[in-house]
Amino acid sequence: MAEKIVPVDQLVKEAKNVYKEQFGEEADIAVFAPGRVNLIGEHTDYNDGFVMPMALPLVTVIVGKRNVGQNVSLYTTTEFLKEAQKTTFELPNEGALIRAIARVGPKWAMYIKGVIVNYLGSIPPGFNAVIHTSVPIGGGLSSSASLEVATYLFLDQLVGNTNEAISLTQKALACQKAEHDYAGMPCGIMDQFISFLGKKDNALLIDCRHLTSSHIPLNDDNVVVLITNSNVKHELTGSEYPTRRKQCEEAALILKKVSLRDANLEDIKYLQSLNANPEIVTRARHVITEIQRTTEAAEMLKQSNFVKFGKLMTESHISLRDDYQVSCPELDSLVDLATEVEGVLGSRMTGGGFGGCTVTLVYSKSAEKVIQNIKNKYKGTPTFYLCKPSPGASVVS
Ligand code: GAF
Repeated sequence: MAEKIVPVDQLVKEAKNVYKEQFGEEADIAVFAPGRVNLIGEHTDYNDGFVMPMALPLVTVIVGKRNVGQNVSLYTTTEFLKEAQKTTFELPNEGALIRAIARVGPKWAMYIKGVIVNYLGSIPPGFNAVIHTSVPIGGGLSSSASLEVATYLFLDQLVGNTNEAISLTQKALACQKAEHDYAGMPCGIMDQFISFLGKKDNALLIDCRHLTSSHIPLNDDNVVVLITNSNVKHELTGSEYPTRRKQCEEAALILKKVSLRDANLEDIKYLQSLNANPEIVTRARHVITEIQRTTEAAEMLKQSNFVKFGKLMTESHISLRDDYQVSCPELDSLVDLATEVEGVLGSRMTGGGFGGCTVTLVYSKSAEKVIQNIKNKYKGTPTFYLCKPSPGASVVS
């Protein structure tokens, strides 16, 4: 059986109760921002390429209220090993800008500090808040982006910012910068973008060069998106991501291109003829072929050609496994165990890799069979989520 997904209203109610216990008053602001699953287009966002994620019904909720001082007091309902669940820090009073907040205290609060520093509206006052989430932490479903985006929306409510001159894209960029500066993760734009712009019953094709996007309906009752969490996370994640980014930049530099978005398979032959480092060649090959697969997958989705769409997903996994080398034995095993079941259209690792989740497109009537097959044969304790494309970040009234 798949996990039961807690509805947003219920999460908000729970968060408000915790707020009352922790701060002895009622919260008057409530917002949520979703995690995401990427259907196809992996490690292409920082190469100016295309990605196609969908927002999840798994969300981060923030409830809270302005306080009278300059302090921010935060409480998270998630228990982290060796990390305090409560933290307080002062907002520096530097006139028109908050330039920095000390990077001390629990790691989870860094995302919030980063967003406060990069917030594009007027300077926020002190506030108290509770963070409550149903996005598995560190599971590759963008728990961090959902926290950043929820924080941004919370600040908008706090300062009463209804200024539509600041676009969702600009807000997503501010949240991405927060992650770069305060979590030290040089991520692309996909996760923050989809968390703001997700739409019920739609996937989102994002052009990461032009920061434009289009919604593509994904609401056929005959197919479902099954997410399987391997519940493993290998240590490599932190160091390998920046290395991949650098290798892509190096390939583009040799090819005299702005980015790998501008390269094609002829360029791979050229790199080979130069005797370029074979790792650089295979990294570039993944990015070039993945961008092609993603634009093709978008066309297939528009035509409801789920068979071809699924094939492209599985090809994407093979390329991530062999050329980009960001998979791991657990993810490969989950993909193999899914694709051996009749009725599965395609399956792949999703997100940064080295652990986390796979995403499988499967005929609805076969979904339970896939879950059973994995449960019986996977050497580990997976968790399953059956998800429909869900709305982007919103205020809860
Ligand atoms: C992580 C990053 F945050 C994204 O920007 C993206 O690069 C992804 O890995 C890989 O596609 O989620």
